Amino acid sequence: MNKERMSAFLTEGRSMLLAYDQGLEHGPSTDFNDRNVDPATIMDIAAKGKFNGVVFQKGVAERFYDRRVPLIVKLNGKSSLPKGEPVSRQVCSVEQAVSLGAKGVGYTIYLGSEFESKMFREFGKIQEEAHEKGVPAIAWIYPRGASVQNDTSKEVVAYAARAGLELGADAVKIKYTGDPQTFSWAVKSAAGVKVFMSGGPKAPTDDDFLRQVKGVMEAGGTGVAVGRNVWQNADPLAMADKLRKTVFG
Ligand code: FBP
Repeated sequence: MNKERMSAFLTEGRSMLLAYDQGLEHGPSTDFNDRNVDPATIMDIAAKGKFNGVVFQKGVAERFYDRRVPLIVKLNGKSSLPKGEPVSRQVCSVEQAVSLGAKGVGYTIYLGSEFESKMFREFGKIQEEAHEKGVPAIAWIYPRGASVQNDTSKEVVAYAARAGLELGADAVKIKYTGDPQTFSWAVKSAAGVKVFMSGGPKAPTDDDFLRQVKGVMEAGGTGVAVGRNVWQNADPLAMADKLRKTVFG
């Protein structure tokens, strides 16, 4: 029987997580302004916005994590500079993450990349180590690479969700398909693994973004793990408030 390792990040089975590893993934000049370039600002938004958890890479966690909300440390990462098939390798151990106070660890898998087997293998080991330490292994599963035509189609998103189940993830973070009907197939395919929607670039309006979140919850999703749609908002705490109402309804 699968122990509910995600409980540190759940309120009545639902959750909203604040992601902030974009400084590595996209670079500061792509995503940040003078305010949100400072990780202390994000720590504050996570706490005051009553998020169920915050996601940092280890360097940011070492310097800025202040324990006001549960921590997830991302164990792999890559920059946006290399071209070609995507691969993201481990840069922090489970042990180090836990010693920084992490109550969960995260790992990105580019499903469909010619390097997917390397990431499967690394995640497999991480999952075993995480479970030995009693913390959940959360998989960001992004179908990507030359062989992936449409990364938000019903079939591809469900494949990502199912890969999370098969690989032993406690939760998956996947893209939204665009409507609750198709997203519910991904939730069914995950067969009990918690399903979080990944935010993506900031939507044109708050309502556009919240409509997606509503669809995720209607489809039986657990919640969201988002970054830019919150901390790029002119009023991040007001957005956090709207998000909370939509997730916890
Ligand atoms: P956002 O809500 O800002 O999209 O963050 C979610 C996330 O998964 C981050 O954890 C990660 O840095 C980023 O998206 C990856 O983005 P991309 O899809 O460009 O690789």
